[in-house]
Order: sequence, then C-alpha cells, then structure tokens
Amino acid sequence: MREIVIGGAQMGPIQRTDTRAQVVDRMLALLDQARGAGCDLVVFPELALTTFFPRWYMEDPAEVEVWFEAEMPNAATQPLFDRAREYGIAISFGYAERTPDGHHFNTSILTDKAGEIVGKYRKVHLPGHSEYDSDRAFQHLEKRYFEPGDLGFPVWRNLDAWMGMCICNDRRWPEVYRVMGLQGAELIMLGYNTPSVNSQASAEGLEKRLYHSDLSMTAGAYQNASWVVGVAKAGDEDGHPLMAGSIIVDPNGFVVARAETEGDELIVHPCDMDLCAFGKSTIFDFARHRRTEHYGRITAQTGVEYPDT
Ligand code: CDV
Repeated sequence: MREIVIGGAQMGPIQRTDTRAQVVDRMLALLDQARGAGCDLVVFPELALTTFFPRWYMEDPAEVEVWFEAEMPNAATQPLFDRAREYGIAISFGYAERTPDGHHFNTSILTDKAGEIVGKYRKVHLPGHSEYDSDRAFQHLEKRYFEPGDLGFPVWRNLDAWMGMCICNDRRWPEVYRVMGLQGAELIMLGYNTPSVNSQASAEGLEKRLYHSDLSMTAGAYQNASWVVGVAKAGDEDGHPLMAGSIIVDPNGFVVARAETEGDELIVHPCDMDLCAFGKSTIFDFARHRRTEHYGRITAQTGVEYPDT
C-alpha cells in the first residue's frame, strides 16, 4: 500500500480588492486543518492567490501586471511554503506567472514535503476570447492575458508516486489525462474557476455544469486508472458566481470525497496509489491494447474534417 492522504482545499470567493496577504492567510488556515486531518498533500485551486481577474477587460498593461507573480515563492507566498515545510505537507496551487523574459502563463506548481518546487505546469487549453465581447453578460479573457502553456503535460515522482497537473478547462479534454496516463500518472491534480452561470448570466443548467465537471474527471480517472483531485474556487466574486463541487476521484472513476459548501472547505481522502495497478495492468494496459496506427488524427488534426463525399 502506498497511501497519500490528500486534501482538496476548496477556496471560497476572492474579491478584487482582497490582498495576497489576506488570501495566503486563508490558505494557511486550510493548511492547518489539513495538518489536523493528517494530510500528506494539499491541492489548492487555479489562480488561488487572486480573484479570477480574466473576467475583467483591461487595456492598460500596468493594470494587468498587478495580477501576476514574477517569482515563486515570493514575499507574499513565502509563509505558505514555510508552513508547508514545517508540517511536512506537499502543496500544489495555481497562480498567474510572469516569466523573466515577459511571458504570461496560467500556472500551477507542485512541491515536495520539504517545500521545494518539484513540478511546474502551464495551462494549455485557454478558454474564452481575447477582445471585449459586448454580447456577453461577463467576459472571459484568458486568451487575452495568457499564452498557451509551453511545458506539455509532464509527470513527476513525488511522495513515492507519479503525479501530474492540469488546470480547469484542461480537465474537459481526454487527451490531457491520456498524455499523463502514458507516463504512468497515478495522481492528476487540478484547480478550477468555473462560472456557475452561462454567458448570459443565467443560472439555468447549473446541474448540467456540475455533471460535466464530474463526468470529465471521473472519465479521466477511470480511463487512465489514476486518482484525480479537482479543486474549485467557488462562490460570488464581485457579483460573478463560481461553481463549487470539488471532488476526489479514485482510479475506478468513483467520487470518494466531495465539497458541500461554496466556501473555504477541505475535503480529505486517504488515496492508495497501489489501487491504480489493477486498471493499468488489465483493461487499460496501454502497451498491450492501444492501436496507435488508428490514432493519427488526434495529433495531425485540430478541427473537424468531414470525409470527401
Ligand atoms: N477557468 C476556466 O478554464 N474555466 C472554464 C469555463 C470558462 C468554461 C472551464 O472549463 O471551467
């Protein structure tokens, strides 16, 4: 048995005026709870340090830059790294990254139990649009503020398991899980900021939105015989509601822990990495059963191409 007690640290809303220090204090409180629950690893949401700023249309680069972190750790997040090291808890969280040469990514990092960064992932699938869209009740400008990630979908050996990350919209794409599954991933961590209303601000269909979130993660877990931990930023951010529904999914695709609120809430499950072995050695034994000669379109083609008639 290779048990990792995992905490999914869902975060309630972060308002535009909230400071990094206020947010890190909330993350520290969740880390304290995680210690009490015996966690080895805690997963925080996408863009955990700030409000989901891509909903705001900004033209002035200086106004945009304030949402980005030029280094990690930095003065604001150092207490989080220090506390995690003190407790011997590995952590993963998302933030907006500005590189030294001026590139901008929607990024997640993963530490080991000593608080050292062992993995970095930059979001590949950026939803939304890049210009102001007057037809929408609210904007989703990830394509304006971020470049598509340039690191692929790596996995790392950490806590005696193979672990990878993706971010929010990535969770809806089966290729993401499979690329990590092909590297032996036993745990896939992700954070998300998913509006609980549609682009016309209607809450109709929330049940469907939650179902699609679950469906994407449970399918990814089952089809790659991997644990999946999906953690929301939830609740009302300056009048913009975000969906909750954080879950931990086992390698058979069953949800074993689920958040019940739209606030700061820790969900916990003891995850045995050895549970991945059955699926990986039977129905999803990739080496024995995959037929790559028929999968060429997956990488050769982006959009739909109908056969010639
Ligand atoms: N932050 C996200 O990537 N959100 C998308 C929304 C815009 C659909 C998501 O897939 O949840």
